[in-house]
Amino acid sequence: MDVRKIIYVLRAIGINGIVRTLQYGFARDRVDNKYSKRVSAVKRLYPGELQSENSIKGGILLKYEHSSVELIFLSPNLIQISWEPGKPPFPYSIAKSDWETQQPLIKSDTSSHSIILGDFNVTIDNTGDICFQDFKGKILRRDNPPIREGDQWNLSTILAPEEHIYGLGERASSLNLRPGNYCSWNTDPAGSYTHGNDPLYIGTPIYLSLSNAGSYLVYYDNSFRSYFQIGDNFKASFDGGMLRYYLIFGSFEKIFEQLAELVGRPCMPPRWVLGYHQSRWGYRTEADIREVVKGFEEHNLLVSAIHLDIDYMDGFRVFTINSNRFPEMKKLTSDLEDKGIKLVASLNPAVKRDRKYEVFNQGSSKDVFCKLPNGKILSGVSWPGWSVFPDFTKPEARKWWQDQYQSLLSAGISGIWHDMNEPASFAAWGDKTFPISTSHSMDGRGGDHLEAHNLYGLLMNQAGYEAIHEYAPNKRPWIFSRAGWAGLHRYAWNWTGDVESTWESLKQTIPTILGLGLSGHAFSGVDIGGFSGSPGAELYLRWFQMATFLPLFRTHSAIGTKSREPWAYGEPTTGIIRNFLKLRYKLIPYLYTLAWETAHTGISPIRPIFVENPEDKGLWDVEDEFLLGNAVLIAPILHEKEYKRRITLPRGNWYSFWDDQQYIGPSQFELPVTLETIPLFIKSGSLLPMEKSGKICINVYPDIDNTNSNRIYFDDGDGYGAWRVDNFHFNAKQNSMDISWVHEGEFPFPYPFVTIQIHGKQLINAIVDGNPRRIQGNTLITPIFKNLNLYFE
Ligand code: MIG
Repeated sequence: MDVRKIIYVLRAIGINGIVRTLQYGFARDRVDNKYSKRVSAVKRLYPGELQSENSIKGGILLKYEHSSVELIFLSPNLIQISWEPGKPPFPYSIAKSDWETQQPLIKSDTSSHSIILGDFNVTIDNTGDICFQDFKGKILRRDNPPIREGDQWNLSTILAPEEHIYGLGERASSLNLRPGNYCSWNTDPAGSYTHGNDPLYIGTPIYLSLSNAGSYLVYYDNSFRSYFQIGDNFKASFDGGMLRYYLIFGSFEKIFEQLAELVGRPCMPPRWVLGYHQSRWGYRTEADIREVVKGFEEHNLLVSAIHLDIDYMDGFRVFTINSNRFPEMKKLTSDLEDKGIKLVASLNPAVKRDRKYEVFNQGSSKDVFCKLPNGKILSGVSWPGWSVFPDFTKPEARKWWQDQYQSLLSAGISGIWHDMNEPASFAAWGDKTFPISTSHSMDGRGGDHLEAHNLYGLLMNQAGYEAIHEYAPNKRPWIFSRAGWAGLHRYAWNWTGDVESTWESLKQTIPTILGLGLSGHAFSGVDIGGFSGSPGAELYLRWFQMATFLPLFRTHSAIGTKSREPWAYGEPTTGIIRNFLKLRYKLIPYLYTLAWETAHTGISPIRPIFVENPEDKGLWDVEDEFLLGNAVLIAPILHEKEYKRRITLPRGNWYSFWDDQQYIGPSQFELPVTLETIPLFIKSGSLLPMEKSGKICINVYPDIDNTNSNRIYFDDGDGYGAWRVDNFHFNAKQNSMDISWVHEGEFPFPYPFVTIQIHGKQLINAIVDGNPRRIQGNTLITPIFKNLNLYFE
């Protein structure tokens, strides 16, 4: 631990807190020494000799001397492989289990057995080696026979020389994870991290492989602590359980569609979530909050939510509100609501051990807290001091926890922030979490912390989501969480935790968020300016500019850092930030449409640029740019005093957002930049809806000789009522363009007129539903139409 960290910890938890972290370290080690299984020298067991082969529903079952394996097609591009022995995973992460039975063709000869369905062929030989091929015989993946060592499974997958690996949840690594070593064991890096720290808060073992043979995705459905060594081979090892994994083959769309079916779809957020959020660990009182809001008003800056960090609680007792600091929470929330601002409150899983505290007493009598193997309740250390922790793997504990949200929700809190749910317990050394031997219910089947640890955050979010849904069934719950696992997106967004306030961490944000998206965690964000330090004006500004294009758009910082409201740095910073805030709010129709698409497809709105053309290897390592949906490419400024940067564009024609200058991809070039903007490109053939003062402007970026479809989604902004999708079909020629507009759904179009703004061409004539219409420069204002013919110079 470095000196800065010690000072941070001292400041945060005080000297008594530090003593407790020492005590907890000893207690944890004592428990683990007493109860952990002694592992004597274990044999490395290969599957051994093949003993039998049988066909089963959708696939085959092979029994070897030391293990057995089931290979099952769940759909024509989804294959489930399960090696035993080992406990099957409890299906917390899985959204669908009733797959229609597939009828693959089975072929066997003396040395191997193949199952063939649709485009894919899986062959396992008599040693347990599995080869996955497409119909042309191209090898997509090849697994060596897995090795069993005690309770552990080891699987080595052969990688092609050019193969790239992306995802594995949240990683402070390069976008391509190869080469590198990673661990999946959700971990709080305690106050600060940057490039190279591993593991972090969300270790989801899902990754995408990209090679000359194509792409595929794997989900290792095993929540035990696991390690991934990516070098010539991909070596995965799991500390327990059966070795179950899912492979999904096909195009990106197909892969993510299938993943969404398997682990569920993200939920549609309420519209306000897409605005700007202001947070700080250090807003302690109602007066602090009102002052921050006043600051936004006085500086004419837009804001949609203010966040309450742990200081709003009474002595850090979860589900309480400190009545001195927030005497009238309900009045505060309704005053802010009148200004269009929501309050979001943070919650930790730790429950203070305190006989005078209702939540603790109730939880104790309902027997919901995690226990040690000797039946005693586990005590750990968190903000309130000695604490106990709900066992979220126990259905009664989830239900009980769910019932606690009432008080916050009835006080008008609109969103919930789940922190410390790796789970974290402060410890002076070693693993800052529960003892491995902690017992968990695992929905009645029993298990230890080695298995339950990574699921803890996921299940806390499930309970929270259900609580909000039950409290207000006509609203869409919104939670964001620090920890999670596969399936987290069904309940919550996430953010990247306690990043350092450095240029390096700003740069790291892009690959981290792209990797999260490729692991199914579609909606993420980052603390603008970094969490742990005090960024200078330029770093804060560049961070702000980048985050304008991320789903969660929030400034947050640690206690003791310099104040960091958007006006804190004075001019020119505030003025530039004001413009980016305006831009973000203008883009909300586009962002909302993307959120709706993501809720259906599971594809994150934030994508690596290689998705534009996976065959272009020049894009495989680009990690300083990203796409927001199909239409917008963002190339943020990631270095100090950088006034030009290198741009990589995928194939196609791209318009610079700021001046409509056109660029043809694939290409690489230097672009001059100023402090006022960052490079933004709009793909030709797209439509960019922008809203301002209750009016909508549809920005049209014509392509040459091409047809495209674009859509915009609308609804009431919350709840589950009427909706509409407006489909715009473009048919572009050299000097003209036809746009047809068809809509689905019952929600009325929310604007009386639309402004059509043409980019990159000189408009000379416009015909709306057969009638010539007046144009002004490149602009046309019209009521809803069916057909629009545009003519260019
Ligand atoms: O141990 O609630 O990542 O955003 O401000 C620190 C205080 C606990 C960690 C979160 C951070 C939050 C802080 N929390």
